[in-house]
Amino acid sequence: MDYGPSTMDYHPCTKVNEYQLTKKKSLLHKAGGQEDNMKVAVVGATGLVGTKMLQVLEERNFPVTELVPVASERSVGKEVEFKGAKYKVVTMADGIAAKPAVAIFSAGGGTSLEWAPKFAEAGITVIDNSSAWRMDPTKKLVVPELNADALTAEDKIIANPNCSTIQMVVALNPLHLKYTIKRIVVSTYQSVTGTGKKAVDQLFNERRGEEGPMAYKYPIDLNVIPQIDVFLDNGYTKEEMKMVKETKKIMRDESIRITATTVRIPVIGGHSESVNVEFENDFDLDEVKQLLADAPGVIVQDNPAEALYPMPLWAHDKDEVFVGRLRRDESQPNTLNMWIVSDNLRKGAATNAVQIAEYLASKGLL
Ligand code: 2RA
Repeated sequence: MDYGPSTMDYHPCTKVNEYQLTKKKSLLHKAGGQEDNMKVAVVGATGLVGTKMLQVLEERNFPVTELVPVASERSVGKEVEFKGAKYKVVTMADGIAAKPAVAIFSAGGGTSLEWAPKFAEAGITVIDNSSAWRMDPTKKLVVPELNADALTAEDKIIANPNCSTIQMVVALNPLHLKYTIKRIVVSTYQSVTGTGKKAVDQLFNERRGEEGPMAYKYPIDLNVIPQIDVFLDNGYTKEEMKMVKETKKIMRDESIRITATTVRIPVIGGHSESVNVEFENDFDLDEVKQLLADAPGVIVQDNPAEALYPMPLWAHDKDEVFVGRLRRDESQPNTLNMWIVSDNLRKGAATNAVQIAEYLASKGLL
């Protein structure tokens, strides 16, 4: 979707960022070997995440031999563009009948609960971006940098985690492997793009002083809303509990203690997270920086002397997870403070899903 001119196009710091940022390949596994039949369906192809899926598939040159864009009845017949060609959006049933090798779903939990099993029964591997299957013990919840190795040809519905969880675990996992995480306290600052197009429109309408439909109960411009998704009986929001439960499942460690506060702010470039993490073992700050610098998909932006730290402005439309403000928590032993930023529509959704597809293709699992 087009938000108008990108902040990256005119911000004076862009040059500094590009200069200081040593781009690291986050691609784990190049897809290949099945180019003769890599028919790919994108379900929810006209939504904010679906559109990003198409962009990421094209940019990463996933070997799509034929695209099958699928969407709800009201979008059927519309056209989407992919690699310079136009494709007509088809129904769910036609999507199944086209027999793609893989279907990347971003169409909401209800649609996924109803349709993902039907695609799977037809032998199509589903990578699902909704929360429908994430905590199902029979389904794998995958962030390729951490646990793609668990995937087999029998996994016909694979869950893509929540955006705020993905960026946190990509940054924490290398540290967990070395020092063993005991407890995580995370507060998020989340982009309106996580809510969808209506929320992006609300923000820009408010900025222009125009009336329009409200995605949130309150104005979002010049505001901070400490609620993402609905409240649960324990006083936490569903987004907060997703972070708690999904982190343990992806990191394959139920003993990690974690508490979260998730907050919506008026930005579009990505989600930011303040993370306080306590380890079993002590760490050396230089070693922490090196572990993160070496970690797949992570870029360290940490130079206080030059005011260099991750920001959504710079993470926007990038695939990596950016980490900075690394410092010891002086109030208790073995504890680190960090600031983690990533584009929620890319690594938090589309890129992670496409990386799963890349892994499956590279292993001949599609
Ligand atoms: C949000 N995490 O940012 C959600 C999107 N899945 O609202």
